Amino acid sequence: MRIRILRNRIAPMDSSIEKYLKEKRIAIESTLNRLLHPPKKYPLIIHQAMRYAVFGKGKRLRPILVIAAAEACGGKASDVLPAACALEMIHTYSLIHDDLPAVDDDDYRRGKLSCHKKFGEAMAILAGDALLTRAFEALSGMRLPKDGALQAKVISEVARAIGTEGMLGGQVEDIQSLSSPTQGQKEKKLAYIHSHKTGALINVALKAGAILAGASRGELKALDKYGRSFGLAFQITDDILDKKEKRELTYPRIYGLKASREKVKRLIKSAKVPLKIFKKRGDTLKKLIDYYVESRI
Ligand code: GRG
Repeated sequence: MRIRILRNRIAPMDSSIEKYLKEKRIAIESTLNRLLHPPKKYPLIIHQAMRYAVFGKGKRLRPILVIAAAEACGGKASDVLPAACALEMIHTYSLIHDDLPAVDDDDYRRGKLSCHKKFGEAMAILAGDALLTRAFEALSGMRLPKDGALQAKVISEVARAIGTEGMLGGQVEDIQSLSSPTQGQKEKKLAYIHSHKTGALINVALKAGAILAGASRGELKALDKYGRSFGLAFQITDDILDKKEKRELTYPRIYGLKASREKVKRLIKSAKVPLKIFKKRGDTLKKLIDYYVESRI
């Protein structure tokens, strides 16, 4: 902790990114507020549980990536806000279910009691399910200035990224991680878990923003490369900082702390290379990896 405070003093964060994030977070919170049912809507308890989980101290990384990718491709934040918020709802659903006693069994999330601790297990399961459903309602209800084919493409990409070939598949392998005895098997499984459990949602956030902004093939490819490095760097950083890590398969456990930090540094560098295609418009994406990863490590 002391080291991180000191580092922050030596290299203060670029204030333009702080301003950008503040502005976007306000827009995200107010769109989430509009897209989620009012807390007094019948049946009250489920709508309150959904709002409780969403409106915690979240970093809002995924919706910010939707917006930044759209802007890098020449789009506008206001056009992609519903998609951005849909991804935050999906992310929140995954956190609620991840915290359940049958999965990670965590009592706290986003600076307060986890959803099942506050509302009970059954209601937390339902709140997760309801957020997932509401996310697809938001994605299909988007009013877009461009054509509906882009919207359909985003919906199918998001569905694929969070299903058994994506985030959910990663979670399955994480739960089964004890059954990989050799170092080689462990490394392979860890790479799968990271790229699916965390990486798939980060990648599809960038992709969704880009598609809605009418991105070219080259731009999509560049964002995919950036997203892969970002997702892995973000997850390794999380593992390094998580002092109460219960999982068997983490980067620091398999490769050690020093090698993990070096890997993060390399990933930050390589994430920025494909952004050249965006010229000046790629600057925010560069600053985002510095903010969400470099400044935390
Ligand atoms: C568990 C039954 C069941 C199904 C759902 C839960 C799930 C599938 C997948 C798990 C995905 C998961 C929890 C990934 C962890 C990724 C991660 C690094 C989460 C923390 O993200 P932050 O730091 O959190 O962005 P905030 O709160 O800031 O949004």
